[in-house]
Amino acid sequence: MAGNKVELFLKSELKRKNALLFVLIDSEVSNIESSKKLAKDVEKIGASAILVGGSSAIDQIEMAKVVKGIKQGIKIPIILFPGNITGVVPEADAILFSSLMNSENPYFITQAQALGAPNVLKFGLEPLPTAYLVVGEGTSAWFIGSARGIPFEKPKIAAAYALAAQFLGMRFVYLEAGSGAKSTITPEMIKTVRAAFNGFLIVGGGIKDTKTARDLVKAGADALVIGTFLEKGGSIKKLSEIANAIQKAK
Ligand code: 1GP
Repeated sequence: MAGNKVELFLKSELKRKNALLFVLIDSEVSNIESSKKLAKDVEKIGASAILVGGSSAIDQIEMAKVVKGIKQGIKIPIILFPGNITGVVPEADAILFSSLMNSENPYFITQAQALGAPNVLKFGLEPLPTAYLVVGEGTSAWFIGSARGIPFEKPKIAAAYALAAQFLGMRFVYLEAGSGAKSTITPEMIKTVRAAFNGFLIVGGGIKDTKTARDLVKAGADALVIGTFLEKGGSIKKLSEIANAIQKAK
C-alpha cells in the first residue's frame, strides 16, 4: 500500500505557501508533448501538483501515456482526478479517491469506488479520501456525475456535506463549480465550508483571474485548481501572477 507521502507533501507545502495551485491536465484535450511542456512550465512557476483527469477524460490508454510522459520531467506529484474507473492508471503518485456525495446515482458515490479500488492498490497509488461536491448546474461534471448541484447561493448545504465528509473520515473536500464554469464557487460558500471542515479544501471551476483567485484563498481555500484557462491559451506569465497572488492572500 502506498504511504501518505503526497498528503504530507501537500501539508508541508501549505505551511510554506499558505495556499497552493494545482494545474489540471485533461488528457482528452492535451497531447503528450504539450502536456510534458506544460507540466514543466507550471512546476517552475510554483504549482504544487498536477492533476490528470476530469469527467470527460475517458481514454485510459491516452491518460496512462500522458501520466508517464509528464512524470519524467517534474518533481511535484501527479494526482489522478478520475471521472470514472477509467481514470485509474499506473505511475501517478496519488489519486483523489473521491465520492461525488451529491450525486443522484449511487454509482458515483460508492460503486465506481469499489470497482476502482483494487487497481488503486495494484498500481500503488496513494488514495486521498475526497468528498467531491458539485455546485451549480450545466457543466460536464454535473451532467456526467448525475449531480444534484448545490445551489451557489446555499453555502450552508455545502457546509453540511463537508461536515458529513469529515464525520465519514474524509480528509479532503473539493468544491467544484465545473470545468469552464461561468461562475466560480463564491467566497461566502468557501467561508461557510471552511468553518465546518478541518481538512484540506480544494476549490475549482472557472478560475481565470488574479482577483478571484485571491478572494477564494482569503475565504479559506487551501488549493485552487486551474485547467480551462491554460487550455484556452492563457499564458504561463499570467498563471504565475495568480500563483504569486494566492501565496500572499491569506
Ligand atoms: C475542473 O475544477 C476543475 O474540474 C478546473 O476547472 O477547467 O474551469 O479551470 P477549470
